[in-house]
Amino acid sequence: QFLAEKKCAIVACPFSGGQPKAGVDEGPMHLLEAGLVSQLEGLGWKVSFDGHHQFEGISAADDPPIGILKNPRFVSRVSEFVANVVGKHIANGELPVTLGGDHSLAMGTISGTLSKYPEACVIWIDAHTDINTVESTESGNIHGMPVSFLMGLGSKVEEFSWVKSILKPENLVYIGLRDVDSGEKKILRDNNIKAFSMHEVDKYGIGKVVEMALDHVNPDRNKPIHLSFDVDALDPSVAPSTGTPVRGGLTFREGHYICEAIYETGLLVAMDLMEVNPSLADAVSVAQTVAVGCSLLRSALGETLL
Ligand code: 5AB
Ligand code: MN
Ligand code: MN
Ligand code: MN
Repeated sequence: QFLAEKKCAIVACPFSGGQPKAGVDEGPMHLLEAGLVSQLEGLGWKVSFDGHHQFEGISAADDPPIGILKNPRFVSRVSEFVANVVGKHIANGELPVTLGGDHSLAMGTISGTLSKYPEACVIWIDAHTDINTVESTESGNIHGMPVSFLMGLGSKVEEFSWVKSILKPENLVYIGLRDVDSGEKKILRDNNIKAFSMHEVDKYGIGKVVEMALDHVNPDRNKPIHLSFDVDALDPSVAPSTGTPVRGGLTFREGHYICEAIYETGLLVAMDLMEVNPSLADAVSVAQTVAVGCSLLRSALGETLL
């Protein structure tokens, strides 16, 4: 509906500055080496490869914390760059597929999507809500904060003034939650944000949950969808190589079902696959996580079981 042709652009973002663990910057390389480009071509997509972007670091001395926010200038600059790249691909008639890297990058990807489609809705698949504000964050890790910046919650940080903060609470929905900070729970309540935790997945089943999620953010099935998928939404037995694993997550099929159902809407305009960290497990677990990442992307881009 929004894409004239099956054209996508892989935006590889080797970036780890939104959290403290090294290695998440190697996620994109592993996904690509696993054959992602040819897999998507196999589904009939014309794939352009935009990257690997090399983000020039900022030395710690030049990037001291702002409050307790860590690497704020680096995160801000990289996200702003990514926002422009994603925005350009969308303007170009391509579906940007951003490979992280940590989830702070979504501040960029979603800003890019909203620059072209301010009415777009965001479907955020994660164990976490990533909606801490400057006031509520206890870790200071910005990968736990992108949503608050996109919505303009909490006090403003000058360094991030480029973020337009135009995401409306009614245009966001979460699926897969199971590790939400108490400050974040209050933010969800105060802003009336729709969220389906693993409790709802257990109660209703994933089919019903995705339907309810779409009914909430996209009742007439006519708005563009940005899908932001944190691989830690999946159970650690399915996707072990990630920085903040939480047990009790989505099964392999539940994760894929979400992607398949969103593809079926025909409304997907951008996707992120974030937080694959190939340095956090043994080789078999890494290969398993990378393979799952690729297959989630294939499902979101139209791979069917039959
Ligand atoms: B992820 C935590 N809420 O703010 C925080 O992996 C975790 O992108 C954030 O979802 C996890 O540091 C961020 C405790
Ligand atoms: Mn997460
Ligand atoms: Mn996340
Ligand atoms: Mn994580």
